[in-house]
Amino acid sequence: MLIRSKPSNIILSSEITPREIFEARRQFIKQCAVGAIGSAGLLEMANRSAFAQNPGAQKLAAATNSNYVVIDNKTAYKDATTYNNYYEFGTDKSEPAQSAGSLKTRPWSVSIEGEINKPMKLDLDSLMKIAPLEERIYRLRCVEGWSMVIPWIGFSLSNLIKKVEPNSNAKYIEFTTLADKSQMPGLREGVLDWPYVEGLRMDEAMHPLALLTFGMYGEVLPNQNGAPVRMVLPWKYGFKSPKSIVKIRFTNKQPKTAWNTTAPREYGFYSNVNPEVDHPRWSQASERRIGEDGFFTKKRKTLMFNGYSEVASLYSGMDLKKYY
Ligand SMILES: Nc1nc2c(c(=O)[nH]1)N[C@H]1C(S)=C(S)[C@@H](COP(=O)(O)O)O[C@H]1N2
Ligand SMILES: [Mo]
Repeated sequence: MLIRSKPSNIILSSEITPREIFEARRQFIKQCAVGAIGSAGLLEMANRSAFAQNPGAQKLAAATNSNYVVIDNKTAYKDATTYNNYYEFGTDKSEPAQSAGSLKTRPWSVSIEGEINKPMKLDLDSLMKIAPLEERIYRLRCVEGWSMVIPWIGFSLSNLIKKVEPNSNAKYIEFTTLADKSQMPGLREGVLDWPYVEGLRMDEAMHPLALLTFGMYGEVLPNQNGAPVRMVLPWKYGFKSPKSIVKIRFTNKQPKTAWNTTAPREYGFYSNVNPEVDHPRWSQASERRIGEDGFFTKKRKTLMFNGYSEVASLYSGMDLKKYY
């Protein structure tokens, strides 16, 4: 985020014709030619080409929770999985998709420690069984000025918090993510003080919107999107949603987070999406929705809390210009 992108890094996703889309199109033309499909079939084909999934990925089934579905069009799977921020695998948007294949996501366990009555180390399967998985369609707004709409799969983090029984000293929660040089080529670059650490105040972490996430688009998370487990906090800038979590620690003091430590003036602890508080180097008033980047496409207005106004009560009485 600190890095200004070189012009050569900027690839409009509209310039890319992924193989899946190309092949779906070819199939589509073939079927049109023989007149084998009606209008429902046409729609289905169009959908399939736009959201073509990774044929090798493991499916992850979950019913959609209609309380958490934004009406915006979903971002195409191809865009959501090839335009990523995951600096452990490089700082170019296309690098994580190219190099995150080296991430070993099983066996995986998450250690839960600190100010709780029941510290535990959970392997991935046990962690996933804590609560029923559900699909939620959330907006994600990056501090860099772009956004996506992604069907995530997971459950509210509050389910895990209740299970480990925080004690009265537990005021904050700290997430530590994997930092393994043998799997993550980006760690050789000193962009951040690794590991990537993020944090929340306990009431933020308990908010039902805070999603402990294992999948997206009906599949397990692709490595570049933070496999096997990450957070998604849709009312905060994207960097508050750590990927590939290995440790969750309950603390009495506000955790030292990676971006806040690196550039405190630019990235606050709270980092709620706020169109009225500019980044020191750019405005946050509007955003580019990935997939809508035609030359004449207008940018979207950024909404307070990214449109998730139900979190406002968490911050009542706080000056959000000071606590950015
Ligand atoms: N471990 C880790 N988590 C991370 C990042 C990162 O570099 N490392 N980047 C963050 C940023 S800046 C954003 S915008 C989101 C991007 O998530 P996505 O690639 O799934 O869209 O992940 C966040 N989580
Ligand atoms: Mo971001």
